[in-house]
Amino acid sequence: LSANEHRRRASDLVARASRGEIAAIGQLITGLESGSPLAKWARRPLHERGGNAHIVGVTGAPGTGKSTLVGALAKELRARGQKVGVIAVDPSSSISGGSILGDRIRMQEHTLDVGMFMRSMSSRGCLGGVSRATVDAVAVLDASGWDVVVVETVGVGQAEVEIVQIAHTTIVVSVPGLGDDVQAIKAGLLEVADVHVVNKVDRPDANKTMSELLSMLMLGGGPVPGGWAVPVLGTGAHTGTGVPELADALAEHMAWLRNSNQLEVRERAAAGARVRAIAKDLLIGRFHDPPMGSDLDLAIDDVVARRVDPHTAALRLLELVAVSS
Ligand SMILES: Nc1nc2c(ncn2[C@@H]2O[C@H](COP(=O)(O)OP(=O)(O)OP(=O)(O)O)[C@@H](O)[C@H]2O)c(=O)[nH]1
Ligand SMILES: [Mg+2]
Repeated sequence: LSANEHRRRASDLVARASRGEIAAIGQLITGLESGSPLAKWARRPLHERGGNAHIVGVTGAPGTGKSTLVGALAKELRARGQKVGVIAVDPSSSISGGSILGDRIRMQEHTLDVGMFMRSMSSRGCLGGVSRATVDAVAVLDASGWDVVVVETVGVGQAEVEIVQIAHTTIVVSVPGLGDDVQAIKAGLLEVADVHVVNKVDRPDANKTMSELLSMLMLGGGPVPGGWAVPVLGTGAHTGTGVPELADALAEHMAWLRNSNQLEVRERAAAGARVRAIAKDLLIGRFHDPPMGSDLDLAIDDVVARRVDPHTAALRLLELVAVSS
């Protein structure tokens, strides 16, 4: 197909997606994941149409009830008339086989609702962790008129922090007892939270965990005047306890972002993170497995023969990339 045909078909697909055609949305997400040419041409129209969804990240230790909470939150937001997209990021390890199946089963509850889209994605094999395919999927939903896009990730490492970079609002989920609050801090999750949720409030010690979290936030100095006061909410995700309050907190956080300059600050940070991640992927891709006689191959010859030091060789290589792209 010619470039023009690709472009036309891509914009058709994006238009169909924005009319709410689930099949078109699924095709775009899959296409971007696999790097199909059609999807590649869709990036621009997708980006042009985006920027309206409230992107919410939900993270926390394994088994804290994130998926259950996201399901309950989605139901609440649907009841408030909002279209809700959910992307669950499955960590690549084999232990998650069970939980992803659970997620699939839970997702079926919502499949008859045209205002709900749910999909789980693997984070396996992506350069830079979760990010690219997930971020692309968020962009597809954002461009096609979803009001809220929720991304669930297991908060265990760097990859999840990348998701936080594109979220407007990040929810960190802990559970009572078990020192989970301490785990959250270990994983660097205390400070990324815009909203803290202590789920499973039906368990003992829920209040204790909530007040511990609150005092830890206060240790950090608490909110500055006009700043966002991070709430600590209790939920019982499997019964829906506290979920309307969580939905309220999300709306309040978005209102605060809009009324301060923070929305712009976050959008700039998100754009910066995306451009940097893509540039890094492209660079790494280009330097991986250099063919014989390529610039990198010749640079390696020079370094091995001690004609050029590695640092100088790397700088020269970057200059060549800039010229040739
Ligand atoms: N007692 C109690 N159990 C809950 C609550 N919410 C979820 N659970 C249970 O906790 C378990 C884990 O729930 P999930 O929603 O799969 O947790 P998750 O954080 O998504 O798990 P991963 O995606 O594997 O990290 C399930 O057995 C849920 O039924 C709650 O409010 N109270
Ligand atoms: Mg889950």
